[in-house]
Amino acid sequence: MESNKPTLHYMQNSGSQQSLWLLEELGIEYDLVLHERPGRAPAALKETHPLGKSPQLVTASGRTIAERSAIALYLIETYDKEGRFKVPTPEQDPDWNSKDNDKFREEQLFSIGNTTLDSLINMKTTLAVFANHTPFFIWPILLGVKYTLDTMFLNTEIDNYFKFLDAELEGREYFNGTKNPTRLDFVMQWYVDLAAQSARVDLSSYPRIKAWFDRCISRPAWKRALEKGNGYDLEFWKMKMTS
Ligand SMILES: N[C@@H](CCC(=O)N[C@@H](CS)C(=O)NCC(=O)O)C(=O)O
Repeated sequence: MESNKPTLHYMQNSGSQQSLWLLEELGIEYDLVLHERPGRAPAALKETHPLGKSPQLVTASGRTIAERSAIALYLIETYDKEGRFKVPTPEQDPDWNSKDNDKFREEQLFSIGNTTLDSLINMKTTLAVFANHTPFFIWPILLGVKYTLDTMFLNTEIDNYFKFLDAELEGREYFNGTKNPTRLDFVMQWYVDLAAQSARVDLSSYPRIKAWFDRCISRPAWKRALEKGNGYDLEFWKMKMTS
């Protein structure tokens, strides 16, 4: 049945939080369906989208969009009539557009989040989850593999990218140098939070990222989203991987 509101399928302890945060920033009416997360995503999420992941947004016309980045694009293009969460066009703000802020820089940063950080952090987290869910006699072997991969590759790569992102925030409150967060921040905030909570990256080593992160989570819309969701704890190794 068609509704005149979008519906967010929000799964506990997941990147649905960033989509809910954006809905709250936009201040629009929406419906929220909360799913618990025992381990993997519940089967109900396969009924609304073949990938069966969260978040998912069912638009007012009944189309289901998956992937946080695409959901943010849809929501901002559809509902941000005043352009509060958009980057300014050269006509709107020639100054912004002359200060190394452009779509190529933005695309580079999106790509760092959605491809590079996503795989590096997920690799680190998956190893930790496996190490905690294997029989005790295999455990030391997996821990050894995890230690070697962490120290020889993952930690240095994550540090490399985090230092780059930290430098990109020089003189900018948000990644695109705007006064409000843009889609890039709604996307990147997930990777930074995942790195901090799940991969135990110490944000205090990256002061500009830490300040940006604190700026994001001190926004009233972020706090409201936390209250409306059904939990946001990214320490995945505590979860039971049942299916
Ligand atoms: N790249 C996707 C990731 C979707 C995804 O993997 N979501 C996770 C939660 S953050 C999920 O549904 N995991 C449960 C599972 O894979 O069973 C996005 O940006 O939305």
